Amino acid sequence: MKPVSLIQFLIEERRAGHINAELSLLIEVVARACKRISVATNKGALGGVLGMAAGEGDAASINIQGEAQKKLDVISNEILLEANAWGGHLAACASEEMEDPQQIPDMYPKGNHLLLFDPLDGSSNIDVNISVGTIFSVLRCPDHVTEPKVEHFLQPGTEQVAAGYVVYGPATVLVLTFGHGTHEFTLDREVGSFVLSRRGIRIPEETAEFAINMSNQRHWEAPMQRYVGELLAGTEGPRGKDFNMRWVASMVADVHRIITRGGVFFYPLDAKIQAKGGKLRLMYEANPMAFIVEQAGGAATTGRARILELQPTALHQRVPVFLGSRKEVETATHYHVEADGARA
Ligand code: AFP
Repeated sequence: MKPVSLIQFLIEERRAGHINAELSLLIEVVARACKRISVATNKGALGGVLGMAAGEGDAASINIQGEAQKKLDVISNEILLEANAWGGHLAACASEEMEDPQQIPDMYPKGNHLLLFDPLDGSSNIDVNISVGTIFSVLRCPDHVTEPKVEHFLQPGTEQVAAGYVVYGPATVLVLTFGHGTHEFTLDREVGSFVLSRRGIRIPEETAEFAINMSNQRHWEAPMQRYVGELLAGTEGPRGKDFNMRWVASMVADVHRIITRGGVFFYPLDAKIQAKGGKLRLMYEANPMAFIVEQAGGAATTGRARILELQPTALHQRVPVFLGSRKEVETATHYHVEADGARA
């Protein structure tokens, strides 16, 4: 069979009435920007881009989440902003790296979409040469809004018209959904284009593999302790089978493994992060990943509610995340809902 390029796929999606010309252009632009980020990450130490953005611990190198920013975070953010400024497909964009939404410069035409992204997720893995990624979410700009503000971005995940991620690993891979299935494209480095490598991905309903940062165990809530305790008990426990564990600490890489061979991913609430509401960000991490996973037949909850139905309250809001193989997400969520019910 002849390989299908991303461009060809986008044309087919337009013909099928799944997307319009503006959204097709937006995805092309984001994919092109991610190719540049891929080149920058692939250069490693030779690119002179490793290490902190400014002096380590310097106020200038701390992003708005209070985390240290690596040079490649800054570079990736700039690549995405610059690529998306002039095409006329966006009303505004928002990024993990910027407190407020970025407006489209007056000299360029504006479009009808809002783009949110985490330009380089898992960035603490860069210096040790482990996979990192870009995550993005696309919303419609409300009608008649010419200067979108934070409130215009605060739409539930069910309103997303597209979501995707790019994992910069041994291969650079783009995973994309428009709400009509989840599809994977692999970057052909020689040709310089993304080529369809899996259409209509399905995550197996059941799994024997889970991903969680076990070092937080003592801080978890009781239902999480119960659920993971049962997995760890293996064949001797109530689940009657052994479970394997993986944790890359790059959400994109962990989700990509689940999209590929099944599994379940948890970043639950714990006593250390309770006040923040969770670790991962709703608008540009949890929502796009939940859309991708649901479109592949999986499930995504906060442990208590479906992620895509949450009404966001802040651009950089954090939430607990349970996602992947449907049966495991349902079991872990059931334990939390049941415990809440018993407490009420
Ligand atoms: P960084 O981008 O700061 O490296 O954070 C990555 C991340 O948001 C997500 O990609 C990982 O799943 C998670 O954090 C890892 O968190 P822990 O370091 O607490 O395990």
